[in-house]
Amino acid sequence: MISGVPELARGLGFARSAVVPVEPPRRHELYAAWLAEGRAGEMAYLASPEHVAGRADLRSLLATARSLVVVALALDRTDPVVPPDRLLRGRIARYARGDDYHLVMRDRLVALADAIARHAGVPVASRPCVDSAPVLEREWAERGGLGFVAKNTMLIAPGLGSHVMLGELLVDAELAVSAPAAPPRPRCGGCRACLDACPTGAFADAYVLDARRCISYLTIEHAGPIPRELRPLIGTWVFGCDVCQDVCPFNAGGGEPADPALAPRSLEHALPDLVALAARNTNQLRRYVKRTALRRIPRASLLRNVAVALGNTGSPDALPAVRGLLADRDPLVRGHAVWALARLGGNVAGLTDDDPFVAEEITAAAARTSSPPRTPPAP
Ligand code: B12
Ligand code: SF4
Ligand code: SF4
Repeated sequence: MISGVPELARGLGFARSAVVPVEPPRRHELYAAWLAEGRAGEMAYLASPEHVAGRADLRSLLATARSLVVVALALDRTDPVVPPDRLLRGRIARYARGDDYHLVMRDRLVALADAIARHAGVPVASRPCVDSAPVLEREWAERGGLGFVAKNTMLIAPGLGSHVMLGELLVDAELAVSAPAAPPRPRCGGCRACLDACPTGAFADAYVLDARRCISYLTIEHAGPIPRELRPLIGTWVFGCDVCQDVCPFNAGGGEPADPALAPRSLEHALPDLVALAARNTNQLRRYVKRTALRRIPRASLLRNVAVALGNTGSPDALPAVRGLLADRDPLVRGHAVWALARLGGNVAGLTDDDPFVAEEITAAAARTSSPPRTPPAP
């Protein structure tokens, strides 16, 4: 029996950790029901046989697994100070403002596996998991006592709030269990601030998110055109969304220190100048997203999001940047720029495009601008 693993994890910078016995998950049927209701949208990988089976049995990921280590890395809960300029700023979700957490987490979990082997004095087989691995991460973190699953579906670690990223290490050695006998109970009580604040009404119910309406899904996972009726509700989010966390009382105040590797790289990686972002050429964009979570979406999706955010600023200062995006090489970007132009009151009459999607956006925008707008632009 190997003890002292939480101490090794703390030494490597994990804000929370616990050792959990390898056992069947308790909420697999909720996951299956969520998929069956179509709430995963286009994230087809989540419903693949390997993913569904993998989530039901940790040993399908490492046949010899005897222990599971669950860990959390803390994100910065504060917002950077914005200089008193008049720039039109978009918003990037906190988790994506620093180095890509997938890389940081994986490196740290590999270091933890090495530390366990050194500490035990024997080789150990292990498998690090983060995000895309078929693991019900929130359930296992809760089982480990790291926190409770809240109405906004986030794992909230008291003292750190929900701004934590989760990871797991499966190990083929017998580690001393540190998880509590029963997982922590939900502590939301009568609060429903997150459910009411969600800009797109993405919660089907408490604890149930319909990804198809979530801004995080629409700006990151969804590849094609964003449904027109949802675009005004996205506001100025360019990548992800933090609204249902920002309103949560468990995230109030500074909290415990954040992991330096996940700290925002710069103001432009937290609250980017939308006009400058729209003007970056391919190489400049590549440099901007390098080693951040933003690198996980194609250039066209990022500029699509920038176009929508510019349209939602409601500012005439956004018009030149939107007109620049009308000339983009990718129809996805041009189509959303047409929408943004019309939303800002720009003239769409006379626009033409050979691409069927862009042509349809022009027709829809022309019809919209000839009738009064139903949703006022965001302030
Ligand atoms: C697919 C996915 C998404 C989808 C769907 C999210 C969702 N809520 O289902 C989209 C793209 C929308 C998304 C968005 C975000 N995501 Co995401 N996502 C995932 C992923 C890959 C799978 C999640 C999943 O299986 N969903 C299906 C549902 C059914 O499962 P679940 O979310 O675990 O839900 C649990 C509860 O709902 C619970 N439950 C159901 N009913 C009930 C009833 C009661 C009473 C209770 C207590 C619980 C309960 O059962 C489920 C299993 O435990 C995980 C990584 C992973 N492998 O787990 C990351 C993950 C959940 N995402 C994460 C993050 C950070 C985000 C964002 C904050 C990013 C952002 N800022 O834009 C948002 C948050 C939106 C939100 N409120 O959830 C983190 C969450 C960390 C945390 N503290 O919880 C994870 C764990 C990644 C990581 N490695 O850290 N994500
Ligand atoms: S991340 Fe944003 S859009 Fe998604 S559920 Fe939370 S508040 Fe709603
Ligand atoms: S805002 Fe309220 S209901 Fe939502 S997760 Fe936080 S405490 Fe729970």
